[in-house]
Amino acid sequence: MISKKLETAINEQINAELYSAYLYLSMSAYFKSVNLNGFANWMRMQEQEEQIHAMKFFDYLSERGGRIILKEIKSPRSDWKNPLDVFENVYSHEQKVTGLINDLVDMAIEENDHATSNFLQWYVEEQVEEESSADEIVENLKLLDDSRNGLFMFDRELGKRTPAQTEE
Ligand code: OFO
Repeated sequence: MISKKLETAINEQINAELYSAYLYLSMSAYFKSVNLNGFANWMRMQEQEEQIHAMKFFDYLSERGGRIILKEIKSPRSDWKNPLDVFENVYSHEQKVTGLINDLVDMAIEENDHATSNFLQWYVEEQVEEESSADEIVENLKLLDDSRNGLFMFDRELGKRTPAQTEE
């Protein structure tokens, strides 16, 4: 059985992952509104990944005998200046999420909960990927430097992103 402290913290993390999903869905809506449908697709795929992250925590907490309590998901930002502004927001958001995951790992170690600490390693690795893909897009957007043609090509590229496979 999982400790009360970790139960509460994982419930908060479920909320944080669902908020990430909501934020990326809002970014997808923004891209739709400026006719960048490839960017909008990328964000929809990202939103689905966040749902997977939330559900992995959900299933784990249930498996460990914890009680899942769903809290209110706060309303995300809905407007940005341009694609670069959006992806800088993604990058800083993911850095924040990495901090939350690291805090959870620290707590699992303090609580001497090896199973949870082991379970969290998947997220530790996932966050490396999340930060690196956001950072790569930020850097690519900087290189485009207001080129309409470049943005059009990049939009087509991001439109190719397909749903992630659910990892066990
Ligand atoms: Fe769940 O990794 Fe992004 O937020």
